[in-house]
Amino acid sequence: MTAPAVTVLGLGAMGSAIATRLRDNGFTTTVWNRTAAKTEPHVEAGSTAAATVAEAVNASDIVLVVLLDHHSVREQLDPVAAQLKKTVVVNLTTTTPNQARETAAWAAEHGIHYVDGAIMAVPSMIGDPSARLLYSGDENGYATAQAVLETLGTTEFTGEDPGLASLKDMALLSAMDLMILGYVQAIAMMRTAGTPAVETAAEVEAWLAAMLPHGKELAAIVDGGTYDTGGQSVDFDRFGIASLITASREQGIRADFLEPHQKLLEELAAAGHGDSDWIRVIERLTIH
Ligand code: FVH
Repeated sequence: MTAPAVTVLGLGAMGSAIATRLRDNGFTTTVWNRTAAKTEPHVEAGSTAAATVAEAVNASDIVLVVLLDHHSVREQLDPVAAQLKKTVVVNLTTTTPNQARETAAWAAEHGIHYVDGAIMAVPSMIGDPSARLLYSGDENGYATAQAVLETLGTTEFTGEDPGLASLKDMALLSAMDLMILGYVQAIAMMRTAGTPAVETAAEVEAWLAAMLPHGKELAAIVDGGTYDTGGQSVDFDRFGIASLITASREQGIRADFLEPHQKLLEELAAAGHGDSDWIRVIERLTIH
């Protein structure tokens, strides 16, 4: 059985890595890029360049979209909705959960099998199992494209809600961002004592590695929902975070990354929950 033909829209750093990986794995690839010159190396390597998006999507039953953002995706796909009927469109562009749901609704109106994707990898990782790619939306569409998608890395179909892959991607990226800010805060504080950043980073890495398993214990408390385990309380944490903020400021370092945590704890104490488990702060994150 011949490998399915695949179209790749967008040959930026990621789209180019994806097109290359698919071609190297024997897929017949048609490529399109807004700046046509970027198709040249791919044509030299065996892909077919399409002059227009319409020509590109007519060439394959599976279309991978690797553009910049939601706006660019809709700018290019809306005009070719009719040509995409019955096609599996896998949108690997970073979009928010609601943008994914909006595009999925548009796709459904036009008989397009829409799969939203989130790439948890950098271009150089594409093709390696360490590249994690999350998908959600049309499960039949995912099954049709699965052989293609599994070429790119480790795949995970997260569910029929088209926004789920993006939501999980952004939740994990949020955790990473806040963790990295911890490095920044620690490095800034220790630099006031002349400690090189790389030295502090090594300390933080060891410390966080020891602390990471604690996250599962906190999650169990959240799932229990009563916040009355008698563990570290809101009041205990209030005084702890106040000390961190004071120590930073005494060293001439701002505490902007720590102050939001303090604010949520103070709100809980003001609401009479000072003796609750401190992880009750999660309830304050819900926008009412
Ligand atoms: N690169 C990475 O490490 C991250 C990893 C996680 C996932 N992201 C997302 O992947 C999408 C593509 O990212 P990229 O790195 O390939 O981005 P660029 O190299 O900047 O290429 C952008 C391509 O999008 C084309 N483009 C931009 N605007 C439009 C438009 N209005 N109409 C058509 N195409 C457009 C651009 O074309 P050109 O500038 O070459 O003409 C590039 O092909 C992205 O969502 C990341 O968040 C990558």
